[in-house]
Amino acid sequence: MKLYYSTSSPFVRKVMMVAEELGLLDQIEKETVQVHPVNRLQTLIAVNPLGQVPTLITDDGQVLFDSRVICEYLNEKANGSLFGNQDSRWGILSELTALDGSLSALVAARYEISVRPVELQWLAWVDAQMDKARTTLDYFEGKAESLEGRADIALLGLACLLGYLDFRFAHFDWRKSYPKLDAWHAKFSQRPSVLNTVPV
Ligand SMILES: N[C@@H](CCC(=O)N[C@@H](CS)C(=O)NCC(=O)O)C(=O)O
Repeated sequence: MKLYYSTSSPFVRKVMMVAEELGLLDQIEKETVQVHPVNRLQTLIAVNPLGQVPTLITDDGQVLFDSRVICEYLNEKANGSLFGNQDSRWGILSELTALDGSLSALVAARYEISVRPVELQWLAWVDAQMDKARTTLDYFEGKAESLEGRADIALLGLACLLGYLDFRFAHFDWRKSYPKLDAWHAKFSQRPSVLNTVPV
């Protein structure tokens, strides 16, 4: 399988975590690309009209996007249980939607700050994007006890969200406001799939 890859993308990180959790890493060939929201990458658009990473080409030539679809494909391929069972699946998927939505908001905020010309930047809009991450973390802090003992796709997504905050928004200092998530993260981030994918 070929994965269009970028080291700084939290969505790519989630796919790499899933591949490692499922023992599929050695089946994935990484094609590193530089995506840009304005100078869009034509070679990637040729296979994925959104021109985004992650994009996966399967061994039988299917093109899969976005990260959630890729993760679910890998999970099925490896007969994994990262998406839960009949009872837990819908809750896990809803949690994942909140986490992916927060990550999209943070990536958009990052583009606003780092790509948009300074005179056009809208800081109230950036704050509103950051607030999506904040209200999502409030939600998970409120159910932190129920995270113990789980290792499904939502929790890999949560590790990606917290890792992306550390990577791009260190000043947000999430540990100060979310002590329960801090304690959870300290343990969960010992997993090789988390340790081996820390963005640099
Ligand atoms: N919903 C997508 C989001 C992917 C995404 O936003 N990727 C960013 C990098 S982190 C990207 O490719 N940006 C370039 C662009 O949007 O044009 C997913 O879950 O895979």
